[in-house]
Amino acid sequence: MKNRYTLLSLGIIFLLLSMFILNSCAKKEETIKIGVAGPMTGDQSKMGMDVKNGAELAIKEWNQRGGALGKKIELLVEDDQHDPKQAVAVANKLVNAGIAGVIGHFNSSASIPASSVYNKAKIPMITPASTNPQFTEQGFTNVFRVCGRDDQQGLVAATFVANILKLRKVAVIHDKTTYGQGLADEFVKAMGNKVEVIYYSGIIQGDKDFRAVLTALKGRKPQLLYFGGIYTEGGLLIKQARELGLNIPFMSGDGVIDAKFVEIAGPASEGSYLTFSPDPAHLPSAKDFLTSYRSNYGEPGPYSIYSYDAANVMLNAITTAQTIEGEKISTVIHAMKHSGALGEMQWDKKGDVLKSPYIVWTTRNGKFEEHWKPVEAAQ
Ligand code: ABU
Repeated sequence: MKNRYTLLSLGIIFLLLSMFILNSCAKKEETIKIGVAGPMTGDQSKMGMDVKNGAELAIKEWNQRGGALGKKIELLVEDDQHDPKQAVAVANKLVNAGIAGVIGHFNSSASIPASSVYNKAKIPMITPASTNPQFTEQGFTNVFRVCGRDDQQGLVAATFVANILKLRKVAVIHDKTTYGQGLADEFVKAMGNKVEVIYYSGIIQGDKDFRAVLTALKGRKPQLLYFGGIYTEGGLLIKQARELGLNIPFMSGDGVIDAKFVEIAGPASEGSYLTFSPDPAHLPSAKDFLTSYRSNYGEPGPYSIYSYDAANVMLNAITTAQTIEGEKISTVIHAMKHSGALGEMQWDKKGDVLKSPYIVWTTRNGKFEEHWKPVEAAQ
């Protein structure tokens, strides 16, 4: 009799323990995990944090409305240090953590290698900022971007130099990265034989002294200096160019259009030409985002709004698909028409947005302002 009671008690304890373990496991799955990855520390952390903040704000708003599929949404933030190997490590970590999708990475040199990891795991990936064409040219059905491509912004820069500034001899410097060199090459390609590239050279990311390369190019008497790279090196380049008496226009792309560029270059940043999308301050659809972002984080960076829209695209797709199954989410994104802070967005088979209007900005009194719009962007 006593043995029977002991057995019964043991059985009840086992049952309760099993229920406790099952309940804990179920609790672990109670959130939908979304990854965000970019350079969260180091010299490009300003842009990494902009991207983190944009995704975080979108998720906060979704959670305030009750989450998605009846679950709260959890943001997993990873730092890839804009390093291709670290990007792959971070992608594996996010996949193993069970993310439903990833917002990122920021750098093309991180997004492209990381995309193979997410592709193998069939996890949808939306980069807010990686503009190198190769990202969406790999034949992957799980990769998307909400920004444009460097063949598009390179063409706008080349048109501006050749047809608006009417210059005929330029110098081109790039930072040897997938993005920086890729953009510089798209700019050169788009100029064709209308403009002569009389100096072309790569610098090393992280270097601080570019006087040797600037002295060499000054001797060739170019009419403009084009730079493919990020604000860190871009700011130093133009500052040192002016110190050396190289007083020609400076032009670059979306990797430079950040308050950090002005901070690094100081007055030397004045009159720079930078390609990027039009000012979201003119978009009625961006009004709520701008108010909310400013009250949570301060002034948005160029890619904060892109990251916010990317996170909303992902969560809308999860809600439409009614699942966190990656392939189904990607299928929904390919077919969806998203109304976001940046306006209407749709994607082609490759995962590129159907519309990505680039314009030329300039720096005036330490601020960026719209300067020139090609006809198609002005419509
Ligand atoms: N598009 C600007 C910087 C990010 C990238 O590497 O593409």
